[in-house]
Amino acid sequence: MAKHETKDKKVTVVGAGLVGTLEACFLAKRGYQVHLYEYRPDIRTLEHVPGRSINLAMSVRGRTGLKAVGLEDHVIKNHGIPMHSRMIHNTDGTTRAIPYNKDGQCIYSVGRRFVNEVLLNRAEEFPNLTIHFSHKLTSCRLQDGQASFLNTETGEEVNRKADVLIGCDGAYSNVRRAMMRQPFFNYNQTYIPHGYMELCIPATPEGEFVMPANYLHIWPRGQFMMIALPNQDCSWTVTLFMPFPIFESLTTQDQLLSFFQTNYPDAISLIGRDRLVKDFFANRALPMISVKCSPYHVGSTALLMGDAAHAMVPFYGQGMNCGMEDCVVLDELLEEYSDDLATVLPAYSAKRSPDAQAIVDLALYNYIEMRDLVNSRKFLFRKKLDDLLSSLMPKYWLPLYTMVTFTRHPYHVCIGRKSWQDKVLKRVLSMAGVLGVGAGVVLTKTDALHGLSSSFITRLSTILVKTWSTVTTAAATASLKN
Ligand code: FAD
Ligand code: EGU
Repeated sequence: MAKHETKDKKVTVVGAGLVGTLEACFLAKRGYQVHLYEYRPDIRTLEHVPGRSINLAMSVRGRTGLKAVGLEDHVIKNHGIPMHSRMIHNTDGTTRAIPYNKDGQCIYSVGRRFVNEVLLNRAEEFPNLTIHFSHKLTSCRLQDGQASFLNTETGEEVNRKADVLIGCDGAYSNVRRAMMRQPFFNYNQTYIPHGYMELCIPATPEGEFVMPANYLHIWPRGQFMMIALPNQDCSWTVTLFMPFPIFESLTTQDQLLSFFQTNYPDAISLIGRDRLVKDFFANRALPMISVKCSPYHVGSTALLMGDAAHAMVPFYGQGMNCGMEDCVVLDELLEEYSDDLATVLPAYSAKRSPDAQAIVDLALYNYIEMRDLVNSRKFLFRKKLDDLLSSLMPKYWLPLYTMVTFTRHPYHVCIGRKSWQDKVLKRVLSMAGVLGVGAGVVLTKTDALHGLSSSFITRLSTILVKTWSTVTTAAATASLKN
């Protein structure tokens, strides 16, 4: 295919968040004339940035995106805090570490604002990329790449026409709203009953971490859950997840403290009693939305990426990672089809939507699963079972979070393997059950009749174990074939 000239092709990117800014860099690198529009003022000039979570877990998919624009080392090596294990906090104050990976792979806690600023600095280095802050998209015509913005500082209306308009304007996307008027555009959104609130565990007066730093700390409590990620300044950002009615039921200082005393006793002194009360009542719980839609494109002139295309609940730590991987996938297709947008945009929708839908589903599924994990024993059991099967059949069984977090296997492949694994697990468990009952019957009967020696019982159990593993392998092979 003939190479399409990019240097006189114009692109408008809406939203200079984590995904829009990265995508603008990718396109500028390919030679497009890029205009990036952002509703907020330049966050680099602000003291405090309002809005969502302060830090995020970054893994291989996000890193691949940063690497392509030369930022991986800066973000990960200089500013990322490695988390090689989870640390589970029980109600009785005991803790337990559960590593992510035997090969020492880890995830990184990065500051949202820091990553966004690093990306904006990189974006400004391209002569063919212009950033317009304080510009709010007010309307657009997707068929011809036309967009109107309100300059919130001057009150002026600004119009821009481009060859392609890319909506990276987040979970409540305006570009997506315009797409909803297109025939054959499918859309689905779900609010979960839980909200989240961010609290802070400060550093010690000496400026040190009050908990072991290289962990993702988790307080699993069924309906309630808390998670803490480390910050560069040795503080922790704690995120409390619980149903909105419970947030609303905590209206006084006493109610709040007794709730924490029951569920998170160790967190009271970590956060500090006064700070907990002050921050909890100064903040409000925020909602979490899950969005699926398709296709992501209109002709050769409009495209959705990042949360605008696939907002997900945060229970897999993949929203940003997936959005940054979007940029990598689009770049690969631009390369493959020589920047022919009329081919690339439909190809991108076809390739990316099954994967984005898979991770949106996995995140929701994990939200349900996390709700029944009450303590480290349960959490550990799930992980141990996964790890055991993975060591029994390393070729076929990779724990799901390992596939999602530490590989770039397409998400739909991860979910496919997960349902295969669930099927195998079901069969194996029911066969183990049948065998177990059989063994029990044999043992009690013969024992009652003859009073067997313990060496016989040992031999019998060896045989049972061998049978069990043969059946396991047979079940696995059989399922693999269908
Ligand atoms: P956004 O970051 O929302 O950026 C959109 C941008 O568009 C914003 O700057 C906004 O101002 C701008 N904009 C919106 N409307 C307009 C308009 N009309 N005109 C102009 N500009 C506009 N992901 C992870 O990978 N790891 C995690 O650990 C993780 N933890 C999370 C924890 C919580 C509590 C939440 C809520 C999310 C978490 N995520 C995590 C998900 C992650 O935050 C998002 O997936 C990511 O921010 C998406 O980036 P984006 O650029 O698509 O959207
Ligand atoms: C939630 C909120 C532990 C940051 C999912 C694990 C998350 C993050 C897990 C938030 C959990 C949950 C995984 C990672 C990560 C775990 C993961 C969740 C980062 C299955 C800033 N989740 N998160 N799973 O395995 O794969 O440790 O707000 F509690 S990182 Cl909910 Cl790997």
